[in-house]
Amino acid sequence: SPKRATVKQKASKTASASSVPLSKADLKASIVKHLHCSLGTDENKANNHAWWKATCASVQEHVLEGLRKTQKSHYLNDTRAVHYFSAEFLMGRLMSNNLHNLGLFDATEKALNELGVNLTDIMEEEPDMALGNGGLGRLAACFIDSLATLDLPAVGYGLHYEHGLFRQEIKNGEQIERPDSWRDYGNPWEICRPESIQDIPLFGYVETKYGENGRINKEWHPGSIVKGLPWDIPVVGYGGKTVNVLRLWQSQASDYFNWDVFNAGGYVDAQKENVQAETISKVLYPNDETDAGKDLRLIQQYFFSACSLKDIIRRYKRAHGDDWSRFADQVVIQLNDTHPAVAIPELMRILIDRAELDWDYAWSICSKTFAYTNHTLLPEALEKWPARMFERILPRHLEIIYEINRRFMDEVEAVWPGNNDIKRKLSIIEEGPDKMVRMGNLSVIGSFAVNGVAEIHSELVKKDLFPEFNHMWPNKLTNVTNGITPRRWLKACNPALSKLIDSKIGADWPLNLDKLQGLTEYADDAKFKKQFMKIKRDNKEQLAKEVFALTGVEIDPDAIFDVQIKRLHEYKRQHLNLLYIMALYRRLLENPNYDMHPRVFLFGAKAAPGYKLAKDIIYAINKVAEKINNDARVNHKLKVVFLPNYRVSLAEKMIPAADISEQISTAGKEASGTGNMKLSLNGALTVGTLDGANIEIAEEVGDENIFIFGLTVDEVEALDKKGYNPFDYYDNNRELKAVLDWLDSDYFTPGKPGALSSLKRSMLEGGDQYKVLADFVSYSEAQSLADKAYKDTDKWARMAILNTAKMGKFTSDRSIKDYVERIWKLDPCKVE
Ligand code: 4GP
Repeated sequence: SPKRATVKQKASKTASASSVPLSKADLKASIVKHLHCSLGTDENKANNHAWWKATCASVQEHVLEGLRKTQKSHYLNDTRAVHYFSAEFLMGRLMSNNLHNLGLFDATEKALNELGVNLTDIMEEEPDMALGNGGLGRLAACFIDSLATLDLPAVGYGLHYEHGLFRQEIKNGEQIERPDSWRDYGNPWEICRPESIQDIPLFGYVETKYGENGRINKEWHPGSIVKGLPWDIPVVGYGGKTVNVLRLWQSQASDYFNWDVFNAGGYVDAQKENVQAETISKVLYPNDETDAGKDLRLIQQYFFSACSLKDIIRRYKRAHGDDWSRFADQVVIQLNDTHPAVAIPELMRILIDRAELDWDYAWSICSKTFAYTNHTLLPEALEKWPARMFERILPRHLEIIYEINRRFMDEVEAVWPGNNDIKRKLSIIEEGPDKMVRMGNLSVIGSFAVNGVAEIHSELVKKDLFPEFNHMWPNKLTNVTNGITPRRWLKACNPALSKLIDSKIGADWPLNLDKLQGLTEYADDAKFKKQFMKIKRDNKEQLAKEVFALTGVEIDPDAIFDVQIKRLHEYKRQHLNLLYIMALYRRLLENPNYDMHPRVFLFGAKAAPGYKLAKDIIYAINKVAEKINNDARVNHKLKVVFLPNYRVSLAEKMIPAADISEQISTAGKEASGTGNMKLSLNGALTVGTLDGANIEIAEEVGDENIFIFGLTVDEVEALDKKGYNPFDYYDNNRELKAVLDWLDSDYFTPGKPGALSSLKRSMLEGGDQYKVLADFVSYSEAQSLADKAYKDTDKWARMAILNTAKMGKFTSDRSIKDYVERIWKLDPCKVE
């Protein structure tokens, strides 16, 4: 409309009149200004923390300017937007990322230098935002980076946990969990938005009312209301144009609710209400923690989903009033795993009970709004809630779920008349003495698209997890292979390599990662190889210093750095790696001249606090490490390091220094993996199984540039069918038997025989669910090949370069483009 046009013109006028500084001199002045005026200190007194905060404040000026322009632009263009609902966002640190994305890194570094301050040092002051466990949380962080970079209208929605993932300490080899306090001294990037608080109802009962027109109305009388206070973290796209937002909800006690109790003389009770309400966003749940605090976890999920939906609807109504017909055109909601699946009945509740739409119309909107990403096939990760608990916390939602299910069962009946087995399997409700609500089935039924995260994983989702759903809706299930942002995972974390790449193929590869292909022509260029490997060597030296500072263990940068970094889980098989290390140790003891290039095995991993065997594996790694590192007979050839408190910022130091990337999950178990992509991008060679995205990595780099081993998905299946017996391998392999028996002795735990026996038991009497023993020989052979290849330095350099060169596919920009094309159907909106 003409009215709109005028606003638009005005907008572009204000947009160009930006007053934020850009030059080194301006940055310098701005940082000093913030040191004085925001922090109340000066150049002589300021410590690194103060310099960090002043620099953040100065950068934040640009960020907020971008945010304002972006929001205006999205509003004026009334854009369709994606809303990424995720219980986890594993953001890490923001300063370096924001500086790079704004193109201010070098200028800021120089400005600080002139002030006598080192940028790298002050960046160490920033605590990681560890609001996630691992893969799916870090994926969400990469995705919002790409969304902003591609100028796509998007909002990330999640929880503002007071404590993120626990801080891990290692005491006497064991993992100790300490609270993470990422906001103790304030977070300079976030903005509190009290103007957008939401009220969220919980508990209570449902009243049925008969309306005039024969309509039955349901009224939920909540037993409690909590407030959702939003905190916005700006998400700066590369190039600094689009700045989207990550909105995280903090729970608070609702004022009026507490006043009633307070006025009635119940001061202590009123405080209790406060504490209960604030507990909701208190801590991130470690995954694999099956039983703990189920109530609270469902409440967390509902709390952030409901806050986010209200926020979306408020924004929609501002443009469209009560006309719901365009809702699904404007809004797409991506459910990151089943955690936010309760958003489906919540939207139905709003449409039916509040907006008073009829069921069919409401469902037609709802089922065009949601899409769901599955991140794992492990049955224990597919959430189920006891129906009784659901009813207590969300009574109206359970009714709605029953009705969704009743109607869905009719559809199933139409496809498979009279087949109760299929109905039982597909039902959202699992029947039994304790009825359960299956969030996976709800997510599939309520979404218009469902995707897995790598080709093979998506195939298995179709074939094994949801075959009947795939039969009913053949186009609903699809694949989007994961990706990683090359801005953080190469440009920012490996500056020397990035500069070398710039000098060969130009500096625009962070936006167009396929350009790395251009490096293939240097794979045989002696000078380039030398430069490439020199950078790797420097990065290793850097990491060696870090390792010494963190653990006191000295490692040799000329050794092979063999890296396994990821959550600790039996299916990821850190213990397969450990068995191999023990085998090498044995070989070296038996034959001091055993031919191998010196190798350092580096681990980083957190175990869920309640996952006993995972913690036992950490303990075993540390005990074996202690022994080997102190054994003068072997420690010039073999070292083992477990780096405590693995997190994004530590990954950024380990990945550029890795020679070998361990991706050794049991085939069929790792949905995709993303560490595999990061390591390969930085020139590490993968030793891996044909699992998850390893398969696609192998396709890209070629079989000659990767070390593939082990059973395939089909072979694992066949072995299970035939009947797998780990003793077959134990009894028939002298080395394997010796190594496993070693775990029973007190060799690694003097005076404490049996301290490592649980590992052995899990792989023998326990049935070795993850086929560690079956894959041992093949793994050991692949490792020998890797050793041999490393000794040929020229060949290794070529392979490493080709790994970097062939990673174009795995940019998260490509993943996001796939989502846009296959699922979200979004248009970019340029910000002036
Ligand atoms: C992870 C998967 O285990 C990993 O393979 C995948 O790359 C990642 O999601 C992102 O899709 N799953 C989780 C989880 O993090 O909590 O289930």
